[in-house]
Amino acid sequence: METTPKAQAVELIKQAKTVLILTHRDPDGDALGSALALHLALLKLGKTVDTVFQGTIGDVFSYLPGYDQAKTELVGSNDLVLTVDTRQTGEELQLGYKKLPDEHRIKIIVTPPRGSLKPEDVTIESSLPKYDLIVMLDCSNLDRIGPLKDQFADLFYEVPTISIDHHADNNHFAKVNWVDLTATSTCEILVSLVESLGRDEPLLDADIATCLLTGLITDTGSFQHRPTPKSLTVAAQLVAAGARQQEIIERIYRSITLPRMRLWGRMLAKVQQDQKHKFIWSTITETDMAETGGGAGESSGLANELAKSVGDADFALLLTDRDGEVRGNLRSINPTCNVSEIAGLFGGGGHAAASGFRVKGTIQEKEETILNTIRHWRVPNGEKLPGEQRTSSTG
Ligand SMILES: [Mn+2]
Repeated sequence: METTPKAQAVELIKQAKTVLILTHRDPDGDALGSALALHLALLKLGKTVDTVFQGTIGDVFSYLPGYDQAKTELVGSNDLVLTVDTRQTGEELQLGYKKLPDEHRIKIIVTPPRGSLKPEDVTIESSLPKYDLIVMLDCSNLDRIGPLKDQFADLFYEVPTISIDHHADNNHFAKVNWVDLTATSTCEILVSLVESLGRDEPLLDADIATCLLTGLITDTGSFQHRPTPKSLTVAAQLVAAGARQQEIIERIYRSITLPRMRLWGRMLAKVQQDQKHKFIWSTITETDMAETGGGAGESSGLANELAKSVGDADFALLLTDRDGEVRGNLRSINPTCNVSEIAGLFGGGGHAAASGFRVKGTIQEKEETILNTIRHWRVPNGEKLPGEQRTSSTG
């Protein structure tokens, strides 16, 4: 019988002693919740765990159990490693060093038992962080991991990797790929992982359940976007396990910081509607961010607010710019509108109900091009609508 990805993942995790947990950059509630739930579960199993979050994290999530234990960068160990090719010299090397105090230098001398070593026989590198397993959550491809992927590229080749995800565009980049497209969230999949890991001693407690319910709630917009019967059953199970549902709702949906409120106001003041192509859009510029006094995390989730506000539109688009990039956040309003197709026009992706993309440049430079590309896509035959100018360039 062929082993399922789930069985393989469970086996790898059980055997591992030191585990690195990663998720996509700018993690959302599902990414944070699934990573911290697994972090807490693995600690209970006596493993050494590092969880690293990269990019912007909304302050609203600071209530998550384990939040303070997560890191924002991955450090290699202190060692510098010299690798010597001993094929011509034999392996009984002698190591010595000579101090040059006036120059504040130390020379390391490597003497081979026979022949001589040439500079090309020696390579020097920083040592990689030491893990025996990497688990990547809520990521559809390795690029979603962010800068770590390039910073420690070898790590992803040398260490076994598991990907657990629910995105339709997952490209099976890991050694073991547990991808369940029917799951509403990665947290929903993790409930079954935590159960399997806890066969001998149940792991699911109120803290882990609170992390997992957070992902279920945020990825379904508190069960507003097409919840499946399974997701509702799993949510009930988490509440029974002590998940603090009221705290989650309170923190995510009922509290707002002053900078966020100001930013929200700016976004709403700039909402525009394209009646012909049935969508609404707004923008949040770097200047808006700076003037309202919020961090970059304040803009996360505002696309959901935008999608709430209007009936006669198929989808909502929020453009934000920072660090030389325009980020587009798409939310479907009409359930038949698959916004991941729109994100795909710009090399992005995501889900039918919520997706995103990034384009180099600023809103001022790119807004018209982005809008026109979308308008063109909305009229697939290319027939020109009266009084409209269109272009198909994507910038
Ligand atoms: Mn997710």
